Amino acid sequence: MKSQVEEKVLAALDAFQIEMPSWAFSDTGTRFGKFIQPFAARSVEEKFADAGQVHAVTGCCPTLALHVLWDCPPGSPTSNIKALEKKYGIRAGAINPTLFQDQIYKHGSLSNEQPAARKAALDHILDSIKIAKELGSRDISLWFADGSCYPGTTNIRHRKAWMAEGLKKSHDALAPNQRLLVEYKPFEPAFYHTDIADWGMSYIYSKAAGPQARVLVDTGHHYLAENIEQIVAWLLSEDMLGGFHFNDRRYADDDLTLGSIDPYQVFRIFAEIRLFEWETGKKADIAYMIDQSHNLKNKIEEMIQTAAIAQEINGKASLLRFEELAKAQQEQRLVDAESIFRDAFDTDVRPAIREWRRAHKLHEDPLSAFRASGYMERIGRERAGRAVAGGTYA
Ligand SMILES: [Mn+2]
Repeated sequence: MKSQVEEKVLAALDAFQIEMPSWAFSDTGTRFGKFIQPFAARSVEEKFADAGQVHAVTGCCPTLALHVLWDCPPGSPTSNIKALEKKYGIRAGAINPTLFQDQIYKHGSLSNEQPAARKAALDHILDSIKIAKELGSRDISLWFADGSCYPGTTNIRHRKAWMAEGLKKSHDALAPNQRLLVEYKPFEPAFYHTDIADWGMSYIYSKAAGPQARVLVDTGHHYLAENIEQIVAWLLSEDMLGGFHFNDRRYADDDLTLGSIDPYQVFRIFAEIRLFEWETGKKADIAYMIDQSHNLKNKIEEMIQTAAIAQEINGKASLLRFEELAKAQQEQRLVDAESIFRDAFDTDVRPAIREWRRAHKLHEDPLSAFRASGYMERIGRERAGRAVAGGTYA
């Protein structure tokens, strides 16, 4: 006989998948340098191989987000990616155009003053949409480094118009089932203004681009005191929440492991989603994605850890006693409402998650299963002795 907790958590986990970023498996760094892990993935095949290991032990990460220039540059046939999908049991997920590393983007991409840069950016997005169509990927995820570093050096309204124009043209190229996800970030690498600084700007651009554009919330892309779950609630109520890039942070866009600093923050986000679903009776159409940079931890292990944390916090949110909560809110019993909210967060769902894993023929402890698989030893042999140059910053 399953307990109510088990039933709810099992159902929540059955309905939950989270996407890995290909760039989390390759060497990444900080502004000050890159720390090389000798066995980090150096090719798109190695990224698929490592991602396949994560999905094999977690059972909840069947897709891999790709960054176009790093993983499937225009000109390289998408049949390569399709072969890797088949070989490693991982599907290509969101397609991320790479709009920030080429020299032409020094002063921005779609918002650049120079028409040649804007054209290069748009052409790259259109190529990326074509790649996504060939791979059957639904989402094109757009993050722009566009902005400026000094007051008075650019015309903010002109840049807004150029960005809107580029996004509209991008949207026009989508297939009917595709979506344009527009990410925002208040600073970095631009430190005076960014052209999509917050969710409101992303919302306005998305609305102007067309009906298939949605806002992408990267949890690290906010000022410290910002109420992210309120943004989530607003976007849900406007049917404008396209997806998440999950990570945690203490100071800025630190790209730390989800929930490592503030798991209650992650819970509050999931709680808003589950509350919305309970009230409306429909599943929120959200792409759950991870966007982290693992330059100190073992990359594959950290991805396994992240997937487990995401399952755990989503499982906790599924335990909210919605009727009781709504009643307490209506009757303005603040302490009761908050206690009901906290009860879900405070419940240990790990036994239920182990039960879910057993039911799906997975090892109860994915990290132990990975460590026992011998995979690290195998890639240690296979990938040893390669040149250490290369890798990507993300
Ligand atoms: Mn992101």
